[in-house]
Amino acid sequence: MERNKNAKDAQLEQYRVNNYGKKMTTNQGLKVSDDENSLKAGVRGPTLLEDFHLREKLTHFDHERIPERVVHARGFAAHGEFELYKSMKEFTRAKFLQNPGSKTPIFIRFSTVVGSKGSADTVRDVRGFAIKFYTEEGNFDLVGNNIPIFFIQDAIKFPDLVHAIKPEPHNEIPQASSAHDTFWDFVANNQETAHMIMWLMSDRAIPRSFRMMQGFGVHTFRFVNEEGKAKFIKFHITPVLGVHSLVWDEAQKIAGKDPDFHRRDLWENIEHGNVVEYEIGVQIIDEKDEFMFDFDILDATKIWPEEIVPVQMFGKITLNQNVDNVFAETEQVAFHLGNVVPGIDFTNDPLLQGRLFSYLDTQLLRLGGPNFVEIPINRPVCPFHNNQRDGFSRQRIDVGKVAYHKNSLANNTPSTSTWKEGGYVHYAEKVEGRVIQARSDSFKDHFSQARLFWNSMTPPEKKHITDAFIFEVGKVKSADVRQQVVDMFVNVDKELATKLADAVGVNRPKGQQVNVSAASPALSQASTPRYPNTLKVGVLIGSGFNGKEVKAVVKTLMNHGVVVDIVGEHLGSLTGADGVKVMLNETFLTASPVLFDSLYVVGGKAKNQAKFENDIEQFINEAYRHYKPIGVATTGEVIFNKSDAKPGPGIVIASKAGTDFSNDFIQAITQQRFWDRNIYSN
Ligand code: HDE
Repeated sequence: MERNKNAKDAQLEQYRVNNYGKKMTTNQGLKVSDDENSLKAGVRGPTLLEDFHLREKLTHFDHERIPERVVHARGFAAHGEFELYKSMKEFTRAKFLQNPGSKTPIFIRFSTVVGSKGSADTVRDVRGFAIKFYTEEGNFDLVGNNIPIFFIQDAIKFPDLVHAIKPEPHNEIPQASSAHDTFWDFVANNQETAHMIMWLMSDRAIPRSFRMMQGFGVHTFRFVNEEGKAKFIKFHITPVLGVHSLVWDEAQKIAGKDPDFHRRDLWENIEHGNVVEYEIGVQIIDEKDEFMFDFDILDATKIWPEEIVPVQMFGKITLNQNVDNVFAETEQVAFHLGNVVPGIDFTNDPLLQGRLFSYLDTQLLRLGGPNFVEIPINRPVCPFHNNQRDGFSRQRIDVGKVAYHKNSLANNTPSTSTWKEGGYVHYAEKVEGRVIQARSDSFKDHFSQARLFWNSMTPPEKKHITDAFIFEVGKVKSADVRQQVVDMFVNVDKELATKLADAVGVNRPKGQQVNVSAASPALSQASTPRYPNTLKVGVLIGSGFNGKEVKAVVKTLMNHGVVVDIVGEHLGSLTGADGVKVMLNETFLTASPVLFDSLYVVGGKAKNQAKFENDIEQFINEAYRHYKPIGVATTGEVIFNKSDAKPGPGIVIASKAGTDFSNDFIQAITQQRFWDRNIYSN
């Protein structure tokens, strides 16, 4: 894999160490003569305190862990680049947004929120989407999520939210799941969560891949241009491959079959040089229009519907390099909303304001003091100078005796910079008011946009949301809480709440949904772009297959960028009827239908024919129930006919007259799911 040739990579290169072929030493550089046996008084005698190598090795090991993040503990990251294609000069003075074609090194960490570091990737959860831009003016951190809004409106409620959604403290159950009493109790008693819950119950919360989900800055920020004029903005990141999701039953099974599903997907695609690309843009609102909307633009539980405020894309984000060391980079990266550059500023969103405190505070604990910015992954690529000194693990050696401002002994340096010289000057927003602890009345409508979201969903998406509610609330043991949830969500949709009430055994709701008929089609995943490339097809095959047919199909799949896994009874090679050989890289035991986007059923002969056919049948049944495309080769039809699958949407059969099999199969793979398949028909 060719490395990025950018300033960040050059900086990291100074810290990379390759131990291959080297002599083993202690951390003091002393050559080690024995790394198998500790120093003892006699071969069967007690170990001696004098063994400094033993003590150094064990001590270092004992201290290998740092506290995992309170939220977003499980994450995975990669390096890449941001390339500007449209100048944003009109709106912002940020240097990295001025000249089309300019490139900025970036590092993105994706994460789940609730689960601990070792939890599964495919749980129902919000995904973190945190980007560090290493710009020439310092680091800009965009610490976003894959859902454009949040649970709460004011940062003071964040500890309550997290206490409620994390495993319950008395038994630490359930791991990485919102499907339990304390979370839904919190929801029903904090109704500002309504809109976010609709998103959390939707397919957005079970993404197919980090490469296929959106990112959002969530809060309203400001762009400030060279003239000092500001505009309100919201950041949007859109994956080039479209926004795609798993189905819930599949997501749960993947959590067991491959808990590393998302990280593996990102890792492998970057290793294979595949496209990991997003576009980034902003929605912009003029300061004079601040009060023009039926929501408060400072309220992080609200979107700005794209049909009213379009997204203006300005650049491309590409991930193209895996980390060398997960701990050094992914675990130690420290994001902070306060890392901004001139031209990007804050607003009074009370959620954002609290985050400005929390991230720095978190890093101090996790990374053991104030010098975490010297950890290679956190260093800006531009020089940094100030009078901050000392502290745990200080790396740099600041020379000279002057460490204060103002001074004469160092000619009053390091010196501050004016606005014109590129100094960060906070936006001079006019603020007035009485000191008060209260929520603005303009933050009090919790249901209109929750309903807007519901109205924007297609029937299959609505069904998934309904099923997710039934699952999650069905796990709540307190009937009282279940009733409260039903009574809350009737405000969003009466039919949804009624179905939920019936399914979870509580009274049907008496209230009515809010009177909102508007929809925002941009919120539905139905119209997202679809491509076959990087989707995975499992080829289920035994010996005696039709070599010519299979070779041609596999070639077409690969020409379209489809990733092909050959699955059979054993690893190694297999020979077709016409002498064509294929290499099997998975078996029915190591692979699983839930790990493929589609199946190509070839069939054939095996040592244990009955088991072979049964394995394939099980694969077909599962893929069929998950609405996936299935291609059936001429030799695969006998097994297909024994399975539960029925010819119909997304089933492509080679022997069928008039079929251009390869092409039809590619089209089916591209479509990905066939929601109109009636999986319960006989
Ligand atoms: Fe975070 N959040 N958060 N958050 N958040 C953290 O910082 C916090 C919020 C987000 O990959 C912590 O370094 C508060 C919204 C991401 O390293 C912590 C509030 C959004 C990540 C913290 C929020 C996020 C974090 C834990 C309410 C989407 C992972 C570890 C005011 C816009 C970054 C850490 C990574 C991590 C606090 C709400 C996104 C505890 C107080 C809204 C992607 O500081």
